[in-house]
Amino acid sequence: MKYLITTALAYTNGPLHLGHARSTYIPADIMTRYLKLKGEDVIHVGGTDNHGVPITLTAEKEGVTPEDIVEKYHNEIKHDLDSLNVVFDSFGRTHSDIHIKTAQEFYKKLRENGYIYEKEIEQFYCPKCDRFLADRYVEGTCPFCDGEARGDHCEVCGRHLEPTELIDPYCVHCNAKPEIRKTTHYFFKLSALNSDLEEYIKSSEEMPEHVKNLALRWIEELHDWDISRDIKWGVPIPENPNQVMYVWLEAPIGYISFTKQLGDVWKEYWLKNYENLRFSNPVGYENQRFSNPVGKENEEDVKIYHFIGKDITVHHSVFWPGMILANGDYNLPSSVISGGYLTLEGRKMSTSKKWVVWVKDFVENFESDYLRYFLMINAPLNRDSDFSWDEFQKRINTELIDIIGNFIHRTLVFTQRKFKEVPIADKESLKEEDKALLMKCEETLTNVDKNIRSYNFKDALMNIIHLAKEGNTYFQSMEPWTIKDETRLKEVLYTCCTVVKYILYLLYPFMPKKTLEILDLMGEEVDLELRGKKLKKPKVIFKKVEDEDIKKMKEKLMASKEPKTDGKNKGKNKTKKSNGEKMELIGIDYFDNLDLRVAQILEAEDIPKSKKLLKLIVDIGDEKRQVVAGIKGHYEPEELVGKKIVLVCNLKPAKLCGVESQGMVLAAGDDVVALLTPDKDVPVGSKIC
Ligand code: B3M
Ligand code: ZN
Repeated sequence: MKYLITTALAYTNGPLHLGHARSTYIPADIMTRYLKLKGEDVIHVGGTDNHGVPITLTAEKEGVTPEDIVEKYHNEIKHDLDSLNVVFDSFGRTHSDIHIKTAQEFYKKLRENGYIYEKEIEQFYCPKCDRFLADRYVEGTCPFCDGEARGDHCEVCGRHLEPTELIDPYCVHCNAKPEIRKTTHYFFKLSALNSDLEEYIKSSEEMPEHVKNLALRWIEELHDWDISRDIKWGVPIPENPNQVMYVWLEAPIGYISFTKQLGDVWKEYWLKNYENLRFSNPVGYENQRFSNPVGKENEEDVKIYHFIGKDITVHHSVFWPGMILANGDYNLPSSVISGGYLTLEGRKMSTSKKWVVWVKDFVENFESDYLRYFLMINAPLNRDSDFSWDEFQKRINTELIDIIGNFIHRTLVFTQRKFKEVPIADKESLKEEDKALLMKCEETLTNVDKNIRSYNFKDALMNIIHLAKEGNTYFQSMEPWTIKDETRLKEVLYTCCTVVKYILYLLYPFMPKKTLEILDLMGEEVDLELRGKKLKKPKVIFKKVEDEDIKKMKEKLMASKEPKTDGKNKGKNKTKKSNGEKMELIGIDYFDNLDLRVAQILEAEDIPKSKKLLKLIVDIGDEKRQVVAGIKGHYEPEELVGKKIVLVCNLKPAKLCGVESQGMVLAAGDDVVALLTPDKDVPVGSKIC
C-alpha cells in the first residue's frame, strides 16, 4: 500500500497560527510519521496557495507586488512548519512553472472531455481602476439582510450573492462606484457530475461519516462553477490569457504538481490504473522505478488522504473529486480528514482583531512538542476545541510531566544509578506481574494503532498516558529501592525500561523532538527492541511550564487585542452598527422610539438555505409575528418553543434569506450567543422601559 498525505495549501497572505497547526498540519505530520514508523510507503506533500484576490489585496495595501507577498509568506509559513517539526517530502508553491503547467494541462483535459463551456455574464467594472472587480474587490450591502457583503458573500446572513445583487457597491481599491459590464466566463459543468459524485461518496469506505453527510447535502444542489476571473494574478486560462483560473479550481491541482516535484515517482501516486498501465505497456514507462514488480490490484494500491480545516471540507469532498472525475486521469482521495475550529480563550480567533496566537510566538516561548501534545489531547480532531493558556499549562504540567515524564524520569534515573546501562532480563523467568505489564504494552500498541489509523489522535494519546500510569503503579508497588537481589532488580528495571521504550515509540509521532532526546540518553532507536546500551546521565527533558511564562503570554495577547471598533467597518460606505467605544450619547427620547416587548416563542424552524438563521413565530401580546433570528447553531429549534424573549417590535420589516422578518430578537454574545429573557415571569407583551 502507498499513502499520499496532503495538507491544505496555506494562503501566502499571512503566517500560520495555532488554528492551522491544530486542524491540519500537526495531525497530518503525526499520521505521516506513524505510517513511516510502521514501514509503510508514505509521502507528505504540501505547499502554499499563492493566487486569489486576498493576496493581491494585501500586495496593493502594502504597495508591493504579489510576488513579493508570496515570497515573504511562503518562507514564513515554511519556517513555521519547520519549527513545529512538520516534515514534507515535497513542499511547493502554486506560483511556479510546474504548477501552472500542470493546472493548464488539467484544464485542457476538462475542456476536451466536454466539462467546460463559455457563458456571458455581468460583472462589476471599476471605471476609475479600469478593471473588472473579481470576488472581494467589491463590497456593498446585502439586499437580503442589509448586512455587509464582500463580493459574493454576505458576512451577516451568510447568503451567497451574485455580486451584481449588492446594494451601494464600491470598489475596495478606490471607492468608486462600479458599473456593470458584460464579460464571457468559463464554467465547469459540476452539475453533470451529480450521480458520479454521489456514488463516489457513498461507496467511500474511509471517508468520515460527517464529511460524507456534508458532501451528500451539497451534491443535492450542485450548480455549475464559474471558473474564470478577469484579473491578471493567477494561472492563465489556456484559451484566454486575459483571464485566470478561479483559485479554487487550480489550488487543489497543487497536490499533483507538488508530487511531481519528486520526479516520475509521482505517477505511482496519482495516475489512475498506473500499475496496470505500467505492466500492460511497459515500453512507455521504461524509466520507472520498478519497486513493486508483482503489480497489486490498482484500486487497493494507493490511498490519498487530504488533511484540511473544516471550512474547506466541501471543496475537498465535492469540488475537487468532481474535477478529478471529469478529468479522468487521476486517483480520487480515499479520505478527507477535516479538523475542527480552534477558539482562543473561548473566543473566535481573528487575525484582524489580533485575537490570535502565531506559531512563531508560541515556539519562541515553549517547546513545539508541548503544542503538538496539547492540541491533540485537548479535543478529538473533528470537534471544535479551545486553546487557553491556563489549560495548556495544566495539561502539560499535570498530565504530560506528572504522569509520562515522571515515569520515564524515575525509571531512567534509578536504572542509571544501579546499573549504568539498560538491563536485559530473560523474558521466560519474569514474574506474573512483570508479564502482565508487558502485555499492557502490547495492548497499547494495538489500541494506538487502531486510533491513529482512524484519526483519533486524542484517544491514542490517552492510551499512552494510561500505559504510563500503569508503569507508575508498577514502579511504586515493586519498590525497586528495597530489592536486594540483583537478578530480580534487573527484571523489574528491564520491565520498566521496556514500558519506557513502548511509550517513546508510540509518542514519537506526537512529540518527535522530546522522544528522540530521551532515546539518545538510552542509546536507543525508535523501535521496540531494548539493546542494553550504556545509559547517559538522565537530565530533565520535560521542563515545567512556569506561571510567569503563562502570565507573560496572556498579557501579550491582551495587549495586542484591538479595540472592538477596529478591524471591521473601515470602508467608506460602511455605516453599519459601529460596535463599541466611540458611540454617541443618546437622550431618553431616543430610547422611547423603541418598541421593546417581552414576546413568547410559539414556533421555531430552520431556514435550510441559511447558515445562521432560524424562523420564529412569536406572540407579542396583541398579535403574532414572524421573525428571523441569527441564532442557528446556538439553539435547537425545539428548545426555543415556549421561551420568553425580548423583541424590537417597531423595526421595519425586512426579508432575510427570502423570509420576512417583522421585528428583531435581542441576543448577546459572539461565540456563545444567548437570548435575552426576562428575569422573572412577566406577561407576554410587557413593555420594556
Ligand atoms: N488556500 C486555505 C484555506 O482556505 C486554502 C486551501 C487550499 S487547499 C487546495 O484554508
Ligand atoms: Zn476602483
